[in-house]
Amino acid sequence: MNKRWERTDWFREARYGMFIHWGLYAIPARGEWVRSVEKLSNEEYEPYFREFRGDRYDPRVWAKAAKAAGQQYAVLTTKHHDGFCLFDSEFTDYKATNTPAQRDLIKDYVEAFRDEGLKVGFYYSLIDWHHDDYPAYGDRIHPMRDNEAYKDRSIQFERYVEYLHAQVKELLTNYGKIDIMWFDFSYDDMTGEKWRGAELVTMIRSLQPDIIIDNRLGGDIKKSEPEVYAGDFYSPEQIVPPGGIVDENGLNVPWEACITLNDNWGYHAKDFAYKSPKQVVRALVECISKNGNMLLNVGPDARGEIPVPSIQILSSVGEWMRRNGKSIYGCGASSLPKPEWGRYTQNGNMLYAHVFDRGIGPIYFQGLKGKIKKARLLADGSELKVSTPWMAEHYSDTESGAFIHLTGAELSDDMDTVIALEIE
Ligand code: H79
Repeated sequence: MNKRWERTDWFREARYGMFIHWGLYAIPARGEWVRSVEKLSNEEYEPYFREFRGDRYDPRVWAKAAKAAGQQYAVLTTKHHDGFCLFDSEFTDYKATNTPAQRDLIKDYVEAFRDEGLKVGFYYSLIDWHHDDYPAYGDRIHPMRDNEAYKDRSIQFERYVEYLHAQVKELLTNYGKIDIMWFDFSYDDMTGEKWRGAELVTMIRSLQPDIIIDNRLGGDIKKSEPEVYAGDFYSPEQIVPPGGIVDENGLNVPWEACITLNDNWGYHAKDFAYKSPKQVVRALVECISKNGNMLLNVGPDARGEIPVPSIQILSSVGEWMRRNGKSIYGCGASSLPKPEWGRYTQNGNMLYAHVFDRGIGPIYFQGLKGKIKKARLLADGSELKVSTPWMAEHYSDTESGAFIHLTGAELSDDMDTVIALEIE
């Protein structure tokens, strides 16, 4: 077993986490990219810094919401692309302690989530639109990308990299054990050694030997000898990779799809394009059925509250998880082909049939004839009979399969009805 596989053991077991995007951008409430999209200068963005209070910030409430949703870990933005730090960094004044919030928001977050028994992760943006030594003019995503005044400004990028290393060191020194370091993101030639990636990761692992790191520092996690900075897990964004992720030797690569609840990561006051609890449950099942995790995002508002629609979705999904979590935690892909009515997840000899589309008749299990030792409705533990329908012998491709009939009541949960099958 390689190191990456060992380190991600808890992570692959946990399967479902909460992503939290919170920062100054919650005030304009037009998404976390607002500075870049609207090309706001430091001066134009400054009022949000002077105003940021987060008077309803109580990470214990967030942690309880995550816990109730069935999530096992969380990742919070310690600094997003706008450069604002939620932690009390020695190396900048652009931090929460200098806003009306006057507190180290990260410290409270770590404590609150730990107390709920959840694993704790830090998101840290490699991109920084506030730092003077980050390339601005001509950089395709910087707010000042075509501002003439920035054209001849000389920068010393090396100083930015020093800052990045120093802050990561702070984050992994001052807050106890941290489980995930989530960098975002490399692009164009801003990748790998441009961040002094190998040195950075070596430092991280010396401070936090068990920490797991995403793959966004650069490199290629799918190579058999990946770069030092290539990370422990792959991080697809807003997509569930159709065929999962395997490396060049055909071995599974741990991965985690990060997914928004609406169409923004940071709080957006007018974005009501929320996914339904059913869509979220099915997306989660889709991830597990392909050996991945799901990191589901919430974007707390300027005052620090997770928006009501998000809380409602989390809580419905949580209700489903409470009854059906066994088909998620510790589960992965089944070697059986994808069934017509839904998805399989599997944990050892327990096969979980996620019935998304029951059709009108019995559920058909290709290849499982005589192999089902027990079938139970996962939600309530009730017995389900394996039985061969009348005239089944006349139908094509039914010789090797088993049938389970579900009654109307057994299908009352239309998010995803799970049948737990003990198989040989
Ligand atoms: O933190 C979240 C995003 O802000 C960040 N990664 C996740 C976890 C991210 N940064 N960049 N991207 C994702 C992809 C780039 C999206 C963009 Fe756009 C397309 C940037 C500019 C065009 C979306 C649309 C954001 C602004 C306009």
